[in-house]
Amino acid sequence: MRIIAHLDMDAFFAAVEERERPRLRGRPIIIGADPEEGQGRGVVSTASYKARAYGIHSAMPISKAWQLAETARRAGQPEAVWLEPDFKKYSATSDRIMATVRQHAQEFEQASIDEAYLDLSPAGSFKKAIEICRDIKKEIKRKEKLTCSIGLGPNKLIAKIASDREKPDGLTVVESETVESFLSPLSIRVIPGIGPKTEKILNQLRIQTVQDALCLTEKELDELLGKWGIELYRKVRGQDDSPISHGEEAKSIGEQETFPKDTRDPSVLLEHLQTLCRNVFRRLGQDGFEGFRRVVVTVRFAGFDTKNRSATLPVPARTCEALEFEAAKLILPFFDRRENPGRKAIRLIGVRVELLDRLVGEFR
Ligand code: TTP
Ligand code: MG
Repeated sequence: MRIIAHLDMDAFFAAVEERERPRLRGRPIIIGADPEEGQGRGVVSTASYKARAYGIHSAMPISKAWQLAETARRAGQPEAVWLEPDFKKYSATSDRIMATVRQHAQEFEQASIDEAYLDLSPAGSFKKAIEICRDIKKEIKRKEKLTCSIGLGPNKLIAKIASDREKPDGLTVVESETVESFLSPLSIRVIPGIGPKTEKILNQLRIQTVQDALCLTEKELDELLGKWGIELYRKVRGQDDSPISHGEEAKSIGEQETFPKDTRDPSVLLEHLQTLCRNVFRRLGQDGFEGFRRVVVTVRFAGFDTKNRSATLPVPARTCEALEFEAAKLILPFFDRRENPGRKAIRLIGVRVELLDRLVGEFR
């Protein structure tokens, strides 16, 4: 029997700021781009739970968040606090948390800056695994004064969905026998990989919940969504046998920038791209990595549609010049009709590196 835990920090960036500035405690906090009194053009990185009560969430345009906070303020609710992200601080906190968490299991995978999977199968029973999870939560609270939510399940998929169910400070346990009753009533959106596009396709077939999706056969899902449909057939049944991956490779480091004015000027875009690459490369080193094997460039057009292009290299690259070169190659087709047939202006660009290589002997 497998017992897998998924841990996810609560409102991570906002919680770190709140911890370090006691006068912010309990205030609605929004981490993201400068709202510029409602004229800001960037997005929200995260919002504290108090700010979420105003309807504000990650990836929302900062101008929209500003409107929501203003409406709340006029209705007599507490005024929001706006902070720009301090990635260095979050990444140092994350490193310490991950070092604590990884001590509780032999098999450990860091999945993002604030998430990790642990294989607790050696504990032998869910009862024992629950005790380990309680210990982990206590230790993080004591050492870092932060809360997290943990999901426990028979595989990574269920653990991941479970960790999100009782946030903040939750511990949600789904044993094999209860997988079906746990999943059935949930919206299909909880299945990792189902984004707005797949949701729309399924909604058109009157499929809203996981239960509704069970009526689709493997063949129907294949015809509807291709290879991903076959994966989905298994996922809505709670089936997943993906292993905990050992390396540090699940982590990625990226930055993006929204321009003050939309632009299609290649020299402006290339200059900003170069700055982004330099920042990403600096953070790569700060986080104890020396190389990367995948580069992803994101472009958001004036109309808000967003495209990614990526290149996976045969061997890891280790220089900032290599990152700048790969990123430039990836962005060029957006300057002409190859990737931009409508010749639209560009609102935002981003650069991300993945498949990272640890600096040997540099575990901090
Ligand atoms: P999440 O774990 O998705 O969000 P969260 O920790 O803020 O809140 P929750 O309690 O729901 O887990 O992401 C972790 C951090 O990553 C988040 O604090 C900020 C950053 N982030 C972004 O910068 N942009 C995004 O769109 C998302 C989703 C996260
Ligand atoms: Mg989180």
